[in-house]
Amino acid sequence: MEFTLVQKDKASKARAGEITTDHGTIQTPIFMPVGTVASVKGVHQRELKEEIDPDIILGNTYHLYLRPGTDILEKSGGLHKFMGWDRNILTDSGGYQVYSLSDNRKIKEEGVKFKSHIDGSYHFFTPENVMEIQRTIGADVIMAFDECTPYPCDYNYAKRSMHMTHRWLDRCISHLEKLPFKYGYSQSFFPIVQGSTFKDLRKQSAEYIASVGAEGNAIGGLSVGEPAEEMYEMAELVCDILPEDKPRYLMGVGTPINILENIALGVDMFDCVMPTRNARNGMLFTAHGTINIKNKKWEADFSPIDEMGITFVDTEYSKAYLRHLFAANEYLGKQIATIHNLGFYLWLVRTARERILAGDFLQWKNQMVQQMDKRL
Ligand code: PRF
Repeated sequence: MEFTLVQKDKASKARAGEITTDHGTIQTPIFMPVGTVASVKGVHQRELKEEIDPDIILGNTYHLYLRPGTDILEKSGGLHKFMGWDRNILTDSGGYQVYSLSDNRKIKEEGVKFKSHIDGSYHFFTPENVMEIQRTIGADVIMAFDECTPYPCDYNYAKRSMHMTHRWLDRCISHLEKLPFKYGYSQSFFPIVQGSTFKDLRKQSAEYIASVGAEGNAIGGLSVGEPAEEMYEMAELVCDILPEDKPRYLMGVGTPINILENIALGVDMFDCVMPTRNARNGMLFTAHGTINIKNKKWEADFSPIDEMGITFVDTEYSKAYLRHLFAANEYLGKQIATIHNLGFYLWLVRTARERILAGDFLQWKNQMVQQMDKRL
């Protein structure tokens, strides 16, 4: 992987960059649509590519390991071939999914025992087998196995957990050295900063993560219920420590406003289920605020879904039609809303990049944040 810092914003800490891997170039800042089980829910790969056009999408180790399983993925020649996606893929390690299982898992130094949400069977993840699984899935970027702490989190728990995440990182790295790439292209490994919302722990974790000299670095443990101001404070502290010449990925973030604020603090990569999941519940993101399309208010509003939207659905269909599809519980409603939301998220990060390059990012960001903070 190559990362080129193309431009640094003068008025903020925002950056425009370019990541190049064996599956192409990723212009940063980037938002990665989430394709948990080898599918970005509700969108064909062709629509994804032609209408939304992300340079990279995300998959999940936990889900892909349970279904279809590593045997099938290996036989198919890796996730890219399996799902018909020839651009970049990043896989999360399962550290977060296992955290989300709260009552159905046990975390120990050796690893995590968890109960499958599909059939109740028991499984064990360790830093070592998670690296093996991610080699077999074959994403371009693979993540360290970490523990994502809840919020709020007791200081001593957060401290012990952070140190364990660091020890797990050492185990990931030494095991990866023994595992060759499987499919003829390379994989980059990103470690993850933890430390909950404690400044001293975040600083210590960022320093440790920076010291391993990985090709990119991630920030975990945020957007788990803490106030946005606390998330920004932690992200800024960590970005100031992580190396400037490597991409920085803030995991699981967030709203359009969260994304712009974190770009201003020096984050380059984002992923979140919000645009896809909320779309399926009828929530649309736009440059002028959010819309609940199920609302009676839109019943006879024949204006386009989003006049400024970049995808065909934005101008081909009306709000009234989309509202009707939701009222009738038609699949198509969820599909249209998903294409709209992902198109908006990708427009947002691409425009942020253009503004960084043009030199007026901060002004634009402040205006957008104000504008988007509304319910229409
Ligand atoms: N760790 C991992 N994946 C994640 C997170 C984390 O802390 C988060 C936190 N918001 C999202 N996804 N491995």
